[in-house]
Amino acid sequence: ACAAAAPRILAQSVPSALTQDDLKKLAAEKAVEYVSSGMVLGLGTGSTAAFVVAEIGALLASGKLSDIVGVPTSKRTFELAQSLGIPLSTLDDHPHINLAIDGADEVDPNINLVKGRGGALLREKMVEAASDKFIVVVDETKLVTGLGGSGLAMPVEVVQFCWKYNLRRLQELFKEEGCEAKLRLDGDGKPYITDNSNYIVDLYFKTPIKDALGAGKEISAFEGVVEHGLFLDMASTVIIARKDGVSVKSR
Ligand code: ABF
Repeated sequence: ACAAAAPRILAQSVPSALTQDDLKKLAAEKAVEYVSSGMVLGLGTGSTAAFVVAEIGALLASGKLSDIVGVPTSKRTFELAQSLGIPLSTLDDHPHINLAIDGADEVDPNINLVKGRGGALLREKMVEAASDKFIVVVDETKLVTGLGGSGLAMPVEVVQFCWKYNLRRLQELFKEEGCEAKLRLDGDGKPYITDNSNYIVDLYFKTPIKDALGAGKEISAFEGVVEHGLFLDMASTVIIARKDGVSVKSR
């Protein structure tokens, strides 16, 4: 189900000596070209998505865009968008979103994703699943050949109740992959609490997940798991900023 047709790739060159933030901004600016007046937009979370939100705010302020409604994917994004004067709503009032733009932690060759290292995976998945089109914006450091293979976290949002029980079940589920499960902590060493008052168990795989679709289903089947960070078959387009150019890949 995760397979996709050969992606179309369009490239555009960029100046050299760019920082990672410059690259994120370039990807964001390219993504905002897909936004038009009158759209209901899913507003992503994270440093790359923040450049998207800032650009939308600037276009609204200059009058180049109008009649936009934003549906934020986190409290952070709500606050940023509100500070920029972007009219905001929720899925309750705008259940149909025209376009969502968000960052990602890992992007595989079929535009399947790991998301949620920023902690906003549940709202991101709800908003992006309700969108006609979902564009991912990344710099080249996010590209992987297989999901979970970066050695970094694949997040799972769990209820606080008996979180150790679910952490152990998750670790056991991926025992053969040598997976290590850890409760995410905040800067003070206390459990990180999501916008939805849940905890996050981060899964660290030693090798890429062999069957991401199957893994996602097995994770979701645990009672007390709220959502996981595998975003499969959701994004149609990825905008990648590299030092040698911005490329747009679609399926
Ligand atoms: C969101 O922000 C997430 O799903 C992902 O965890 C993170 C990426 O952040 P950044 O753009 O700062 O790398 O998109």
